Amino acid sequence: GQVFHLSDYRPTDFAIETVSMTFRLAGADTEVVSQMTLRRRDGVPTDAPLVLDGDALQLVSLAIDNETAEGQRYEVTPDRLTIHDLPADGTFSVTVTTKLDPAANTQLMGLYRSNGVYCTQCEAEGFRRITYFLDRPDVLAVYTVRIEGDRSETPLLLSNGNPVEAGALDGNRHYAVWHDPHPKPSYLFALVAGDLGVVDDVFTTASGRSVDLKIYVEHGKEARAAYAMDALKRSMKWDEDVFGLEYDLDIFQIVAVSDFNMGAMENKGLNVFNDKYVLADPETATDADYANIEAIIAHEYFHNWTGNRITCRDWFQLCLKEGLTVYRDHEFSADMRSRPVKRIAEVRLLKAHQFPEDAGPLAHPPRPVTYSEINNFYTATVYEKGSEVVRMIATILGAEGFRKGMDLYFERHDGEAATIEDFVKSFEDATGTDLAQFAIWYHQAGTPTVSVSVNYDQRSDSLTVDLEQSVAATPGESAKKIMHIPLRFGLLLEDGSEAEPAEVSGARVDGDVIHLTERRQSVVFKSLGGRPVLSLNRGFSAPINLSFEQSSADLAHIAKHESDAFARWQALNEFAMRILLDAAKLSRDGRTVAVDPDLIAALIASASDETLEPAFRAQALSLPSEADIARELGSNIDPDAIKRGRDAVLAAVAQALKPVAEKLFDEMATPGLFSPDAISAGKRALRAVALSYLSIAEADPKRALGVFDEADNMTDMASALQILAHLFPGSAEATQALAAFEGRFGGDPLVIDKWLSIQAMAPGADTLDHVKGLMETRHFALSNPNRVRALIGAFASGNPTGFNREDGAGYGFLADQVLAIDARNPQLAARLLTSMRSWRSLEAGRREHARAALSRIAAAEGLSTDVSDIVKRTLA
Ligand code: DPP
Ligand code: ZN
Repeated sequence: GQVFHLSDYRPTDFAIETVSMTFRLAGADTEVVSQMTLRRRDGVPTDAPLVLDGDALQLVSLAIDNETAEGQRYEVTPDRLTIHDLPADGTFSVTVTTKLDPAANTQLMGLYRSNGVYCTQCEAEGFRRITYFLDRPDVLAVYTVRIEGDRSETPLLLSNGNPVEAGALDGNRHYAVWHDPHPKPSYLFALVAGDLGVVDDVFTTASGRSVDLKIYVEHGKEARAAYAMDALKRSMKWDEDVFGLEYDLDIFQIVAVSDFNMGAMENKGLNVFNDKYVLADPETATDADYANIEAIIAHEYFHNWTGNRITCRDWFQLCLKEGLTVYRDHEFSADMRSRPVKRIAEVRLLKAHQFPEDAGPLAHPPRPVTYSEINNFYTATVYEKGSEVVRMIATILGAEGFRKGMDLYFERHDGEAATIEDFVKSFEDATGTDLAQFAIWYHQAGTPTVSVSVNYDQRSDSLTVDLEQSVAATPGESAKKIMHIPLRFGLLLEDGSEAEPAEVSGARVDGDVIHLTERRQSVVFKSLGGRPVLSLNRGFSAPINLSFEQSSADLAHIAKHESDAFARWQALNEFAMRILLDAAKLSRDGRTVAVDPDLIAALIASASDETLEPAFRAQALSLPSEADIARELGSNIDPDAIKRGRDAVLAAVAQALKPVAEKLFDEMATPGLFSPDAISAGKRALRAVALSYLSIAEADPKRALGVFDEADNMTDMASALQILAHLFPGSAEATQALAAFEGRFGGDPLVIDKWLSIQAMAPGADTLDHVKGLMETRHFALSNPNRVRALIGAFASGNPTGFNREDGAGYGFLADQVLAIDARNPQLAARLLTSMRSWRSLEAGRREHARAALSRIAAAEGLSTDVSDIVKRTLA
């Protein structure tokens, strides 16, 4: 396959200034007419041909300046249209007519049908599956779109921008015209046509303009869009308040569809969403669903400025829009909910998804310099690490400096396709800061490790902190550069108060940030008033691995006294991780696991500290997962030993925690009308953790079944069901609850996804056969991405002992599914396959089984570029 390099970038020979499209929607005979006005760019030779991208297209006709093009003037294949002998003056129009069958489009890229609704997905390269075009993000054009369709089948005809005109046509058909005044790249194009219900609202912008808001969902599901609408209005207000950014069209529309490869898509003025991230009510959505909906509605809305008004020059710059927009949605959620609890969730996610990516064969920098399939770069690194990099800019510059840089970025680049360099330069110029070394974060793969040692000298009352940074080699990058790592810190005295050293020397320290900018640096703090405990990387200010042999007593001290709640959780988590790592090793060697009573005491202290919000206490009590432990172990992983060790620790904690858990279980009940607010959600989360410990301590499923039976909301119901299915698999109670759930929600695929996932994640070797059985039920469809992710995805990524069965059957199963799915939806198949990325860290037996499964995929005929790219890199 072809490999693309950042260094090959050059602008197109031609600019496309306007696009006027007509869609004649007619099932398998759908026709698209696209008339582009083009201009040859300065300095381009007059004999330069126009080369347009296509993907599996069928050309019906071609005209240049409205005259049918003669056959010798162009060459056409399904993937390319090359036109010669263009007008010497360099301005002309090209009219391309193509024929499409949207229902046959199983890739869900381009124009396709979901439950009968016509919809589009064009990022990254889907527009070329609709018409021949310069399908790249630096070609910005003004679009006018006319849609014609059957009145009964498609009463709604939507596209980007503002509505211009609508009317009747012969034969029960009608049309609508949309005009988007903002020049945009083709990946932001959208069309939706179908029969959907609508929820209406209005938002008045800071400058007093009124914007119509519309969310379209399946008929009958309108009430389930209320929370999404509320989140949208809060997002619009927040972007005005925090970044001074107002919406810029008369109408903002969101459409929920049930077949969608991604979470959602930020098409200008017409966001298309996976219905999973729109629909919510207490009976069908968990608190986590509500939080995701809020975050994703915000994310796509925020793209209007960071992505749409300023877009990417090329796909190597993807994190210019994604990292920045994730940072913005994280800040939004932190403002809407609890900031420290939100930060804990972000860091858990970063460590669960991005750290393993960065430590494995698929590692790449947030701004890569080469790719062979761009679909495979919508990664945790581009999104989550990209966001962490922006967060570090804010840490280094402070809130005011950060805002100045953002303002300058909008001032300079509004209406343009920009680069990471443009972005960084805006912050440098706005604040007079040199970010050259900092920018290495964008260009270097791998998670840095910072090794720390401290030495307190009582005589001089001074603390010396020695820091050393390193980054392990990643594919294609062996020599690593020295980075600028901003480390927030605190110095906690024995009474819990914070030391204020009279003198600081060594590495640069600004307020509570140490700037590590050399391989090895020291900081000396003097006149502290006693030996302090160093709390380092507060708020996870840098996305690094910290290697710091702090005593358990110091960790417990931080967990008790830090003023930064995130740091308290981090210390507790680190303490627990040590115990869990020991437990994994002991149980691998067949030895008995003992649990440090200090850990149990620290957990009990956090659980019963009523000054801490319930959501935080729930996080504090949630021990690192089996996958977290595997990641920390790093090599020779035996998932069964990890689980045995962790179960032993959980059992000991559960026994000791019983009285506290009992109390929390009673106190954290949320009777009365369900509210999805963060405080109520925190209580439900804490009660669910308490229920889980109690169920372990009591070794009895009855309490969980009681919660399941009495639950009046999906959060309580799903957490009880999970406890039943995972702690008491095969019990009468688990069987009864699973059947009751299926009976009640069997007609609602989004809810049944939870039922599929819970079963797919039930630990142990038997789950594989159960997953295969579920694939045969009416609840599963290989054609629907949500179903595939809920069942096969959850099994492969969320069930360490089931997927990594000792006999390798889990890997063989995944290989079969990846190959079957690849034939219809390569993007989905490739994503599923990334669950194998850490195969080299397994113990030898499993590793060989994994290699065999990967090799079988690699050897298969007719692989998509998506799967072939992932499998090659994974095996390399
Ligand atoms: N651009 C989308 C998003 O992340 C994904 N295709 O918002
Ligand atoms: Zn995005």
